[in-house]
Amino acid sequence: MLKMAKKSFNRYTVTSALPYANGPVHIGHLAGVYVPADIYVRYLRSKGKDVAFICGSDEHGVAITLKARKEGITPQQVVDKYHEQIKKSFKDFGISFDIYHRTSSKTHHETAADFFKKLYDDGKFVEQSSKQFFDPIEKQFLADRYIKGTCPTCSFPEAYGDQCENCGSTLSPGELINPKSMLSGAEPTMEETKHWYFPLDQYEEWLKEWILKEHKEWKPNVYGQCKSWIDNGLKPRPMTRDLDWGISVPLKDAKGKVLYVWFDAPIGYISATKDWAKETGKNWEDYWKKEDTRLIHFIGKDNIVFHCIIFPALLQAEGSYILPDNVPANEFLNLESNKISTSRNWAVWLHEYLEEFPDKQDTLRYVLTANAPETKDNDFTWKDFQARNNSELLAIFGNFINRAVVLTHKYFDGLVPSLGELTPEDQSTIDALSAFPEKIGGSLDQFKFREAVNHLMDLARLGNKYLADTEPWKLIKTDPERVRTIMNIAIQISGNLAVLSEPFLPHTAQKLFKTIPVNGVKWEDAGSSDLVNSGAALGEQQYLFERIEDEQIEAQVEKLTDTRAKNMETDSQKVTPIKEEMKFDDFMKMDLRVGEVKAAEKVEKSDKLIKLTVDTGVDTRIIVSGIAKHFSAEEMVGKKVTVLANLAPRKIMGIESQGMLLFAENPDGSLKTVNPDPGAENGATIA
Ligand code: B3M
Ligand code: ZN
Repeated sequence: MLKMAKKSFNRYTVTSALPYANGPVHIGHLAGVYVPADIYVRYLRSKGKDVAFICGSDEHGVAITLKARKEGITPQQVVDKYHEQIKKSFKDFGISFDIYHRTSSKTHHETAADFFKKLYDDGKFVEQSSKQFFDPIEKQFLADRYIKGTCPTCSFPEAYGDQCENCGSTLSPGELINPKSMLSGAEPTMEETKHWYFPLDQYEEWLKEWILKEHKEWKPNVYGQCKSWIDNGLKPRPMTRDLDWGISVPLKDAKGKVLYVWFDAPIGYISATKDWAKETGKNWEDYWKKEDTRLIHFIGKDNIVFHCIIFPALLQAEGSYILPDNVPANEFLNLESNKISTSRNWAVWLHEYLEEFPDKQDTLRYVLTANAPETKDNDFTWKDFQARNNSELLAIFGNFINRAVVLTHKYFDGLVPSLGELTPEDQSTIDALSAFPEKIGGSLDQFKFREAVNHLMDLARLGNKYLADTEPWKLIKTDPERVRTIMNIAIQISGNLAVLSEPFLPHTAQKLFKTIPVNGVKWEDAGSSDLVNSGAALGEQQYLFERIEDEQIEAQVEKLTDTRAKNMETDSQKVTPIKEEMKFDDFMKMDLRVGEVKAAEKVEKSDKLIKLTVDTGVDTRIIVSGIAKHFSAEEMVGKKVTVLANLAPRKIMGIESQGMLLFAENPDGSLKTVNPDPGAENGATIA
């Protein structure tokens, strides 16, 4: 097979996911998306590349309208508030976007509507009417998130129409038991509504070719997720919604309909580029339509399908755009072993971090990079944060530069001494130094940020070792000439550290540039042992990092302990209230029986369902129950159970479930069987 020549790129468009403007940003966002994207872009800039680094707020969709309802303000007020807050957090952490745009902007509304219209005119959509949930009191269609009900899998009573937050299953509102509108509490009706579907199924073959064959180099987590989506078969997806917040569908017969947020949001990258280009006198089309532009999307793993499958297929359908060349998505970061959760306040918020650790942006950037969730979910712990600051940044990086600068000031009045004759030790240090730009850059080219930052620390280690081995502080009395050479080399290493650390630790690098005159040196010139001219004057010595004390860490851990206690308290208050009064006759409709589990097996492809064979005393039947998180199939066998025997059969994951088993659910969510006393026989009625 002919191998395609590797493309050469003259321009980069680097995007990072547009955060929903419905809350502040936390360490999970930074670690997963924004720090790696920023490192990559700063590296490209240092290599002199032409880059557009694009981001902005995602201001549409149900995420925003729900927040507005919760806070009792308008969606516009929600996005105005959080857009500014998020923008500031990113700036504070040195995330160097070329533009931080908004999807509520005029440019974006026009761009997204035009994009839709073009696809529509080209016949790329399929128009389809279907029955959708409708709130008969509020007289409006209900987004999946606006419907709550009991999860068919785990029986959690507060599951959303698109997902159960208790057991994690993906749902559609039709699967909910006892669905209720969150607007009025009414039981939703089904009404006919028309939408425009993008027939993803028609792009399946093309996607197989483009991703599975041509992009085998994508990260295994990304490639794997794409493969599983494609292998499972793609379905047409509606690109419009019945909602009153968003971009109006630009068609006559579409009153009250808006573009689906996942249709408009990725186009937000294009709109942002347009406004950036206008401000800077560039041509936006160069960054989106030229084959020699490399498009890269930085995202978290929950956004993979949208960036790797849906958006590229839309771009392909439109026809004039380039496609992403890589989508280096990360996995998730946990906090102290628990999933980060906004609603449970289990997070380290960026604005709060900066109040408690002022000027320590780079420490967080470093820790989140060294421990990035690149290949699997990872855990952030405050202990690790402290250890990496104290024993890596401070003890290795800071310590080396400090010694190099302080000794040069002390012995040579801060003027970089010249190089004399080289010993083999000097030479091997210089040789080792020269390999670093390529080592670090090579890792960055492959989006291996942890590896890259480790190489960077190795350069500081090299410097430390060199000073420890040569001991200039001992030689200064006996052989000052030799010390000139040693300090020159130490300063060269420091200068290189300044240049090569800039993408990772931009605030630290700025400080270093004031001390060591290497500002503006490009990546390609680094590695040189002649980076700083002899005779050049060093600036003042500055401390780059500070020790983080145990008390500071304890305070953070305590804060989380408090949060945990509060959450437990609210959980325990979640004792389900007594339901509405009912008639005796209604109760008598239920046929409750003592039964016994004869056999049980886990339902394939489900981590929640167990298929049970139950003897009801009257018959033996199959009942599917969402209890696998609480019981193993084996331990269920032989158990006496309470069976609701006259419940209409329901299909669950393709299996007909004939009835229901009753369980007691504790406030913490754990389940217990409801057992009759010994002596109750199978088939005994319960009333
Ligand atoms: N706002 C989802 C998220 O924050 C979404 C990303 C849009 S990127 C075009 O996870
Ligand atoms: Zn559930």
